[in-house]
Amino acid sequence: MKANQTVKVNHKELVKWVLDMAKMCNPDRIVWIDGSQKQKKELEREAFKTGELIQLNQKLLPGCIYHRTAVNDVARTEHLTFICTPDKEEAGPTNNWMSPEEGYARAGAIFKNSMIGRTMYVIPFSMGPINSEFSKIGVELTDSIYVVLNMLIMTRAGDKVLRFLGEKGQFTKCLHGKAERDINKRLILHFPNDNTIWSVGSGYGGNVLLGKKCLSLRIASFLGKHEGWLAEHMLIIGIEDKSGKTTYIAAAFPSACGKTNLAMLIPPEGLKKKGYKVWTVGDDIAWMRVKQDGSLWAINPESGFFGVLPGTNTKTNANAIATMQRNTIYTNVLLKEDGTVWWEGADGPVPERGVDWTGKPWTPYLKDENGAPVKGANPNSRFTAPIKQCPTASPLLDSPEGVPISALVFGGRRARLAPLIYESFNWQHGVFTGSIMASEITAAQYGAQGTVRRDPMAMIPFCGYNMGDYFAHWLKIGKELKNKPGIFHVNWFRTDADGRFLWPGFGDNLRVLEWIIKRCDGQVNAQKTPIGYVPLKEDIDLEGLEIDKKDMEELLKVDKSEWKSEVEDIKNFYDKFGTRMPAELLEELDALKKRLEQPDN
Ligand code: SAT
Ligand code: MN
Repeated sequence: MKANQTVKVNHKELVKWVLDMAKMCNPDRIVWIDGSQKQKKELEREAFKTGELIQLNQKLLPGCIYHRTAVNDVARTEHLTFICTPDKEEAGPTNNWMSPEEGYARAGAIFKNSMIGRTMYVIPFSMGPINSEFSKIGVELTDSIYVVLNMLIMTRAGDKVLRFLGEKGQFTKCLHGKAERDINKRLILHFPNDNTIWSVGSGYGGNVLLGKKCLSLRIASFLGKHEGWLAEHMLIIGIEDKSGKTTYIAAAFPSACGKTNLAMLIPPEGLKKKGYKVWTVGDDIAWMRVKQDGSLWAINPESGFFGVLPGTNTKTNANAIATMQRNTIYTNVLLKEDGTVWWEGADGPVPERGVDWTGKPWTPYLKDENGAPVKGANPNSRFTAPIKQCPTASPLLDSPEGVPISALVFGGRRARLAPLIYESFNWQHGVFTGSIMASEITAAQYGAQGTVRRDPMAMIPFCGYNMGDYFAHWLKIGKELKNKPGIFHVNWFRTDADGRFLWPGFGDNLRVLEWIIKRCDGQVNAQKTPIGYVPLKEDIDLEGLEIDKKDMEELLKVDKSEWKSEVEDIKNFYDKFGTRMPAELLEELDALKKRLEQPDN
């Protein structure tokens, strides 16, 4: 086995682990990723040769490349994702569980000799700015150049991380192998007690970019519980007002519910004259801790976006479009004849032909066996691009201090029930509000799209330990906070009886964020309802927006009878956690039930 190494690695545990894993996987070569442009270009060239990657039109999309995953490998496979702890209770009722022995044995059998004829790349990476108290180091071993190139965008990677790690620094051991990319030999395993992740048999982002969901959410949530901080599935946005004051908001939504769009929204006409500026800190993950000043501070541990493409265009998200014009990896979209790309809902005319995400010739007239148009891009097709290329990238992206959070927002995709916006009464009620989140399933997960599932804090697929304990951890963090952020719930997806969206969404969501900021600053009153505070109609600035008065009323309505049946559903969900369910949240459920039974006054 040959190995390159630009810096000497003095970390004995790291070297031993790399060699142990290499012994199992049996690659022909080991290559350490140094983070240089030169090495990146070499890897790209190699992948162009094998067809793993395709170079896009360098005049129109400089530095951009294209990749297709296997047809059965286009989303996270939650049913093949496990938390491996000695005790099943630790993983809790919302996670798949396997014992560590079984996990290592089953995945080990698939890894065995799986890298013969391949190269094992060693990627030292930092989640968060190197040297920040928030940050964590990982090392990912992988036999995929696609993974290496994505990790170079999504994380801070290379020699600088090794240098920081020194001889004894702690790191998460992340092993990925494509193996046969067979769904029957696919496992995504987390060993929180060993600070280890093993992912085998997939090539899809969320399963294989191990710094992302696996480390930054599943392992990090476990570490956060033990170390006293929060790892959350949240975007972070800063909104600067005319006076120059920036308010930071962190918001949790399930995958493919518009986090990326919200994180880089463009103020709508009508609000523009108020002089708001939006700063994007992150679109997917927030690591938050209580600092000495008693406030909640946050960083985005990632340095790139891995965003959904279908529906993204200059109208829905001009900042995302600007971000992905260079140095971007496009996955599972339509490849056009001119070496550019297209997806359903992209700008410009629908191309007359191209090669679709499965590699087949495509025209817009093709129909599948049910007569439905064949899609050029997979519904979960993605772009990977550096955050710094975003026109609204926050100047504080690399700040080791992070940003102070004034409000936390939970949101789901609900056609009914949840109003456009409501505010929790206090922290405990806010944790309750997060814990009862539910959302319709989207293309980012395997599963029946559109069915509602409970997804507390948008963390159902990502909490690395028993969620009952996770709720308790949230309550505990609240006790440590002197300046508690307000906690809100939004729903951009409410529809009328005909399925028409009542709220325009996208940039107009700033109208709702503005109300949140006003509430945090104590500038406006609100109407108390059984579920929380709802805006007075006149306090949401609708200037420049044509919206029916009735629609607005519907959007802010709290339907008691719908909520009463929701309470039953929540109760059933809570029951799953047995004695691990914090009493405070059961009390909140009870109190909600009582409020719903009170007659209107
Ligand atoms: O899981 S991914 O990282 O592929 C995307 C998502 O679900 O947020
Ligand atoms: Mn996500």
